[in-house]
Amino acid sequence: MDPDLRRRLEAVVGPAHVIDDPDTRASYETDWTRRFSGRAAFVVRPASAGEVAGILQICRTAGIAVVPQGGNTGLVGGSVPRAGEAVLSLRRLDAIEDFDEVAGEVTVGAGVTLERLQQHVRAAGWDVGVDLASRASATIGGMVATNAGGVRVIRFGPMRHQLIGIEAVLADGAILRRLPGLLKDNTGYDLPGLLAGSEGTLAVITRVRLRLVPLRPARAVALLGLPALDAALRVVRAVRRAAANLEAAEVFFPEGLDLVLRHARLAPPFPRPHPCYLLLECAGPADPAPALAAALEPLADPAATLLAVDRADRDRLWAYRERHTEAISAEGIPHKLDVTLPADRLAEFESAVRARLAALRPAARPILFGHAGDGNLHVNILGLDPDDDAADGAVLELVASLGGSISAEHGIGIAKKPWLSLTRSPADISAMLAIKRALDPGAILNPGVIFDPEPVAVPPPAPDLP
Ligand code: 2HG
Ligand code: ZN
Repeated sequence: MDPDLRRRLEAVVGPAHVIDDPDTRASYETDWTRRFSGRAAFVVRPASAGEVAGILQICRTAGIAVVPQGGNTGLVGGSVPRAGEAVLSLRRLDAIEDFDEVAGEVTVGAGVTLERLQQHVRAAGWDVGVDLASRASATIGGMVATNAGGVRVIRFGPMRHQLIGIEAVLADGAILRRLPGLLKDNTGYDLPGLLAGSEGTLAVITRVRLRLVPLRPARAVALLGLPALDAALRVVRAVRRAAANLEAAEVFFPEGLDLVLRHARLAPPFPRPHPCYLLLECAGPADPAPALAAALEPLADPAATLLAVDRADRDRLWAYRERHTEAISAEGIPHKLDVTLPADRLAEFESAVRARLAALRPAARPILFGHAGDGNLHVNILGLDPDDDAADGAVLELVASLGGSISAEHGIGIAKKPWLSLTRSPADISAMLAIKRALDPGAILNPGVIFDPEPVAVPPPAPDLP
């Protein structure tokens, strides 16, 4: 590493936080899927928005692109380097501040993990509207940057819907600060909303203000074995109407359950296998179990229905669904396609995608699971060469032909970039590129993610750099 560059970075973050030895760098260079990795020029670990600004000014002058990274739990290759970029790890921005226990709002550093925030706010009777299986590592900044969804979108929406204020550093080092933010604030463009889901390409998110939801400690979980996905969707529709407090409606199939049973060493939920499994969770201030059981009574076979109320029993049922990602990874390196379909095309998609993959790549092993309540299926495919993306293309084209989206919640990253135009129009893409060029003309923020903008010449930086 160039000694002058090192000296300037160290002046901003301190010597311990500029990392270029290969062993320490390694964990920042490969993402959770193990499918995407690249060499970083160095890793730098700021502890404040001011430090992020200093680093961006130095990198911009030196012509070094920057990949912002939180918990590195992304699944589309958007948070690891590709071609010698610097990794900007935000994990040291880990303060939880200004918790308003009356309004249910909190300001959170980008590096705070979801699990830590949940523990913090739950102690005061509040909860975070978004929840997901990687909660122990996923950071709030990364979750906002990717507009993470998770298992409660049907009730509370994705991360963007929780956001009421933001602090972020633009490519030129300017700090955009809309904190604390107000629940109602109609003064021009919604910049927090724009940065949510921008995947680190427009600014580096350093702090956010989130609205919280009331903690609902009374919960009931049902796991149903069903004959097919369309039967599961009928149950979801009926329960949604009957039990307004439905928080999750998750689906999986025997091929995924078998992997989970094997890798997590769990006992099967039912004495015999079923073609489709549906997990439902209702939550409320009062025990939701009686209403859930009553709603299921006319729809479900009692021999293929489990109901859990106690925490340990509920966790046991959730494990069959939540442990899919790790079980698939233990089996191999999957291609991951996180897609969403209109509700009335989801069942058709499920059978068509299996048929299309079997015809195109007979060795492919599709494992489908996801969020049945919002039309979002995770198509994981094992048995493919990491660079063979013909199957990815075929699945995504099918999604587009049925009116769906090629990314429901994981983002585009680099994994889906070739297919962006399948579900975004030329006008959409040129509007997005215009925003990218306006905010990051030198294309130093996460270049190559979402699309490949041509960098344009940027004016020389201000002389008073660190
Ligand atoms: C989930 O719903 C996550 O569990 C991960 O979005 C999905 O591993 C996947 O494909
Ligand atoms: Zn998901």
